[in-house]
Amino acid sequence: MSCRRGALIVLEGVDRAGKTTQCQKLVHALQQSGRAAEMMRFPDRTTKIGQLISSYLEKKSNLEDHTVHLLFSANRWEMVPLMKQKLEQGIDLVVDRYAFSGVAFTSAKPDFSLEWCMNPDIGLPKPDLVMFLQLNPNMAANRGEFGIERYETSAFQRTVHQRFEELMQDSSVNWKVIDAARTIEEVHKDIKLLSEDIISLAQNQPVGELWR
Ligand code: Z5A
Repeated sequence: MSCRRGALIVLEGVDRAGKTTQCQKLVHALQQSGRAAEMMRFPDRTTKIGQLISSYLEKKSNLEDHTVHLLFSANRWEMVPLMKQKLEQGIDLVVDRYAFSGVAFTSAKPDFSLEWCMNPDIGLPKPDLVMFLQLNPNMAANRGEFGIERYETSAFQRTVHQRFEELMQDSSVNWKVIDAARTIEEVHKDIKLLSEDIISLAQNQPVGELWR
């Protein structure tokens, strides 16, 4: 590789944990320190596949559960060439939800195993760091009511949280748990420090393959 690659940094967490807020702050901070950094989010609702997903989440259409899982995965795969290109150009990618949300949400539905849910995402670019924003349901409730989209109920979110806990047992992924119950600035400080460390480490290593 001729130039030092960018790092792939993912933020995961339960509903209203502050993922979007923290992704935006991290990108801004990295840019301020002179790095090329960009934000991505999944689902990416701008593509044709993303529009199908968005309509499903907004309850404007129904999709069979296996089908929508595969669409969420396809929505990531369609971005892989662009992600690889940006990483090779030295751009740090800060990603709001990734395959872990895909697995946690579908496997929270009846009769879906973690293994089946992981399969379509095997081989995606592996994040150098996945930060899980930990927030208990009471604190999340203080940040506003659930929205009207699919999955936004407390019972379902509790099961999603359990699935995330299971995924975090996997030591092949560089998980860090962040206490998201603190102020936005306190959370940001931790996220920035962890990100700066991983950016230095990742730049001389090839991008890995997730779950392979
Ligand atoms: N999904 C799936 O099923 N399969 C997949 O493969 C993928 C996703 C990738 C997408 O939702 C839905 O798709 C999601 C998972 C599923 N379903 N659910 N539920 P989305 O990505 O479009 O939206 P979201 O992820 O649901 O957003 P969110 O979780 O609700 O929010 P957040 O990004 O974690 O939080 P935020 O927007 O940054 O902050 C929420 C509020 O809290 C806001 O008013 C902030 O100002 C406030 N906030 C943030 N941090 C703090 C602190 N530290 N203190 C106080 N207040 C704070």
